[in-house]
Amino acid sequence: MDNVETLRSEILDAVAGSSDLKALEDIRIAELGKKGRVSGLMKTLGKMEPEERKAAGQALNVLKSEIASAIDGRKGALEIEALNAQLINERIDVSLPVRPEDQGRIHPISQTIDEVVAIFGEMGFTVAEGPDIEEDWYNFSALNIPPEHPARQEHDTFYLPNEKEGHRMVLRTHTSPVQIRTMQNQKPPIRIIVPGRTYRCDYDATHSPMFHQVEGLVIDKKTHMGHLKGCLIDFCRAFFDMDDLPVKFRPSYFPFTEPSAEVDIGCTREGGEFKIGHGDDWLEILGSGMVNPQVLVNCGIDPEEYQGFAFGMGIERIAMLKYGIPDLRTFFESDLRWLRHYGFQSLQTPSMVGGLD
Ligand code: 2NM
Repeated sequence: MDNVETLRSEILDAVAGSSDLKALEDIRIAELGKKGRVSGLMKTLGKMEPEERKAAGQALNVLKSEIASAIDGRKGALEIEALNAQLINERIDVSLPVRPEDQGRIHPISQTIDEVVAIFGEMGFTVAEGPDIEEDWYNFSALNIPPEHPARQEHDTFYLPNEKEGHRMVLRTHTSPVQIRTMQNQKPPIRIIVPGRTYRCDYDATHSPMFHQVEGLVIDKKTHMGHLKGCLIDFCRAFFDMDDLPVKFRPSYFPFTEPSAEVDIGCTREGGEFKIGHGDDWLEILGSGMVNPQVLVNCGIDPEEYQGFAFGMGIERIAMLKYGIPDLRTFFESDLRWLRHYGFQSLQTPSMVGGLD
């Protein structure tokens, strides 16, 4: 029993120096447990003389409770330390960018419209839009296509079953009605580009009943055929990304333009496949012309004061040519494997995706 003092300072040092809860528990078992050292000393009391036993018993009880309370104190301190460490590690770093996620693809139609809009945007055009369901007058009559004109049949028009306020309604067969509405409502100069859905009752390998067009319109005091040519040559070369792309204007006919011209680009044909840019073959990609003075009159614009040019193209067609998509129908099948293959990744960088978690 002489060494109680030594034992006590040894144990209290060990408790104070324990670095975690597990080490502390090991000390408790080793010292106070049933087979522990203090319990071992307790067992020696039985062999002592009564006087000695009393003193030793008291000393051991004091030692026991001192150790127990030292362990309790140390335990509390270690628990607070562990909690603080956890709080530091679990702190949310709100400035940490979220992991980049594969968020889907941009459809080639949207991508192509964006590209066309960007090119004309740089030339000073703005985007105009209008309804898919149109009055017969905006879709045909105003464009110099009278009721019995063969173009109305050629366009394979979808007519709506009911008239609206005495007007026959159609699904627009081109986006030109938007140009008509703009000319009615806006004083020239006008420089607009009109992307959108259009509809014709036709369905085969090269026709879909719903498809997309981009049309454009320029109206100003001295606009002439030279402007039309320069504008469309620049567009074709920018869109196909070839500075020396051959572009040819071929006389044509549309009721809404006079004169009219179709625009061809140079290509080579290799067994049904086109290679754009070189060779001695031509591929039609645009329709265009100087706006027919009758159309200007129909819209309340004086053709003696203003004139202009207009053009139109099919989005699916130029997308197929630029991106090598062989079948028109696949555009509208919503096949995700197709979209993963032909779709475009958004320009968002990972740090811009999503928000703060
Ligand atoms: C084309 C071809 C040629 C055209 C004409 C007009 C309007 F409204 F100004 F008269 N809009 N779009 C036009 C001219 C469209 O698409 C092949």
